[in-house]
Amino acid sequence: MLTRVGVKMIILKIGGSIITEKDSKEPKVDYKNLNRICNEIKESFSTENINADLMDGLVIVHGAGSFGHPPASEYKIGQPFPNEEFPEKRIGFAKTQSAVKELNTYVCNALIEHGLPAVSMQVSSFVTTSDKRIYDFDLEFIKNYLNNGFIPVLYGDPVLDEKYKMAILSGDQILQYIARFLVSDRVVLGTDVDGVYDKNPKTHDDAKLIEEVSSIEEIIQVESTTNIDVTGGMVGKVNELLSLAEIGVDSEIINANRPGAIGDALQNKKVKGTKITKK
Ligand code: ATP
Ligand code: IP8
Repeated sequence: MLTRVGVKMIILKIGGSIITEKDSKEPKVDYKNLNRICNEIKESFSTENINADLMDGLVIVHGAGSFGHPPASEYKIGQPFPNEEFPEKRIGFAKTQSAVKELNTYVCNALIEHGLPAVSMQVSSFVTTSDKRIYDFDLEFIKNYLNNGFIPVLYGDPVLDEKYKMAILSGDQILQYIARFLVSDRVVLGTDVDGVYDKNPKTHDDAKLIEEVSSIEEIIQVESTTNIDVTGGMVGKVNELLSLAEIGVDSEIINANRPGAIGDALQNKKVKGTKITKK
C-alpha cells in the first residue's frame, strides 16, 4: 500500500510524446523515458504509514503517442461516416483499441517491475461518450482500487459514442473527468515541452513560455500545430484543464523529458511549466 508524501491524491498524465516516439511511423516505446519516470514515481512514494481507508494515492493516465494516433487518424475515428463504411470503421476502432492496449501493457509492466501496484483500466470497456464528451463513467472501480492501495492506470482509448457511433477519448479528457468527480489534490501533466507556449516551440525558436493560464482568451492566439495528434494537441489539453480550474482544481503542464521533473512535481516541489489556475 502506498501513501503519498505531502498530498492526499494526485492524478498524473504521462503524455504519449514522452513514453513513445510520437513522430515514429511505427509504434515505438521510449523505454529510457518510461523507466526513468517509473523510478521517479517509485522514489516519490513512501510505503509506510499504510492507511487503506484514506483516499491517499495516485491515478496515472497515459496518452497514446505513436500507438494510438496513427490508426485513429487513418480510419478517421470520431468523424461522421455513412452506414456502408461501418464495417471498415469497426476494424479501425478495433485496431486502435488493440494498439493502445499494447502500449498500456508496456506501461503497466514497467510500473510493476519498479514495485508499483499498477492496475490497468481500459475505458473502452466501461465508458461511453455523447458528442465526444464522457457521459457514462463509473468511478466506483477507481475508488475501490485506490482504497485498496493500487495505482489505477487509464489511457486514451476509442469508445462508443451516441452521436458519432465511435469517438476517440483522450487521456486529457479522462484526467479532467476523474479530477472533477474524485477529490484530487494535484493534477500534473508531463509532456515533451516545458509547458504552453505562444506558438509551437518545436518549430519556432522565438516561442515564449506562458507560465500561467486562467482563461481561454489568453490562449486563443496560441498556435497548436500537431502532426499526428487526433485529440487537439496542446490547446485541447489546456481546454480540459481550464474547465477544471473553473471548479477550483489547479493543474500544471511540465516537461517530463527533464530528468527529475515528474519526481519533483509529485513531491510538490516547484517545477518549471505552465500552471492552469483560476484568477
Ligand atoms: P499524447 O496526446 O499522445 O498523450 P502529449 O500529451 O505528450 O501526447 P501532445 O498532444 O503531443 O502531448 O502535445 C505536446 C506537443 O504539442 C509538443 O510536442 C509541441 O510540439 C506541440 N505544440 C504545438 N503547439 C504548442 C504550443 N503552443 N505550446 C506548447 N506545445 C505545442
Ligand atoms: O494521446 C488519444 O489519447 P491522447 C487516444 O491522450 C487514441 O490524446 C486512441 C488516439
